[in-house]
Amino acid sequence: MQQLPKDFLWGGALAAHQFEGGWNAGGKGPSVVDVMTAGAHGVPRKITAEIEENEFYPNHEAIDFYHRFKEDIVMFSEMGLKCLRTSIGWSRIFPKGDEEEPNEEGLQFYDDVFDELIKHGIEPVITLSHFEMPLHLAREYGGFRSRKVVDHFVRFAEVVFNRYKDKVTYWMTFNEINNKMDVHNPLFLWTNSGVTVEEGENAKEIMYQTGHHELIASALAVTKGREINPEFEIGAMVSHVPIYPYSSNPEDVMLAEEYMRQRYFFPDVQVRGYYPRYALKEFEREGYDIPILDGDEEILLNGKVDYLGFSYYMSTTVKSDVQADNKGDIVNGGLPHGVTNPYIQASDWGWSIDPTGLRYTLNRFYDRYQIPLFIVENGFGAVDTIEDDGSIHDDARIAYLQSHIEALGKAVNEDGVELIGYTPWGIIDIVSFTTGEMKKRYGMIYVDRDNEGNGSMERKKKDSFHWYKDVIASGRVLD
Ligand code: BGP
Repeated sequence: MQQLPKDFLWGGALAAHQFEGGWNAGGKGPSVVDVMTAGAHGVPRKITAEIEENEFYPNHEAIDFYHRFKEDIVMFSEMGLKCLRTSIGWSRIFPKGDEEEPNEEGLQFYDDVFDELIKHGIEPVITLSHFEMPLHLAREYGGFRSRKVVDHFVRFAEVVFNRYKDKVTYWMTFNEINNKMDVHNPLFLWTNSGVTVEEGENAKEIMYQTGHHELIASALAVTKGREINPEFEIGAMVSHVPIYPYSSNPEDVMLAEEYMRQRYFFPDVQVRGYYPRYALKEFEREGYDIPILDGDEEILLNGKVDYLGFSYYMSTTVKSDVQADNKGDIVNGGLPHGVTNPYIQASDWGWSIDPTGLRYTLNRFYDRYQIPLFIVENGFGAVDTIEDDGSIHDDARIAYLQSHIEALGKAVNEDGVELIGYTPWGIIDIVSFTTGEMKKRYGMIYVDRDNEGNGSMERKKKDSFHWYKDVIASGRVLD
């Protein structure tokens, strides 16, 4: 039986906007996610200009952690979580984003949450921006189109680094900074950067221009954090969906490698501290105008991260003689050459189930960067059924998580990968990001709330709650 190190950070992952609710409580301002309506499987979410009376916004109340955090943290403690990954709602601290002084009520809320977590032996692992830019920065400044928003982000980072420097060690700058590479899904550029592409603009160029400002913001925040507390461990956080060649046809193999550059670009810059040559070649070839200022190269080099956090859900496959219109289709990573992999199954939402892909990813990242890794999202979105006796037998979720834990165990124990921890996504049922649904449940704790916002909000333990509690207690990764 294989074990993981005793100090392995077994945890769970969440994001402020997907579970806190209290969208305008305690002085919080609207964020870019607060104007996103609910969608459904195959039905995109709408981004409204402002908050409209007759629309339903699932993130406004979410699962009301804002008012229930003490009870929820007791349940997290019962599971034996060693850490909890979540984000600080940027617009709870700076309601508009460009104020001089932070909102004390917002700061106090996170003091209370972190104190409660630490009281129960759970270490907070904090994402600075998890798609939660203040709406005012998006509307008035154009989000990360503006270099000024870099300063506003660094100010936000400085305030929370100082406020929580004795409560939080592990930080991440931007959640899934790279998912906007799928430029055909407006959701990603909007939530990552507060940006919408205008008529006649080149979406890829806009993505790289705003991405440069985020990379500078990330590097400046890392440097600032190190000044405030040299003990901080500050990571990058990327979405990783490995891309396989459909066959041993060298055209398929090279195509997969070219697509993988989309996955590697952002972490290459955040981990190595400079732009990779393949990107500079692309900028030159496409004539992209990237707003690199004098001194930016030094900023990037000085602001390299301590570890690489990433989300892993699925893998994708490409075939060189296929031109599919997968634009905006998250399942194929929006890849024009994306095809179904005949060797693996998929979830009800079409996300492939590939635990070996997680071991493959851990090895590729570790070989490329030689720094500690942290799996900060991994999970199985599914419909759950409540039996007559109130039990919830989420066997498919347990099978998914067990197989992925076995894969990470092999990466650590057989391949020698340095892995800080594992925080399965949605440790409690929360609002889905891509669809805004509650129906797409990830949690080991069920929440009585449906897609339309009906329900008691009552929490129920699923079978996976007890299963995961046993995994953490035993540290057992392979049966
Ligand atoms: C990632 C986000 C998370 C989470 C996850 C699951 O992209 O970092 O916020 O939402 O996707 O996706 P979904 O909620 O759409 O099922």
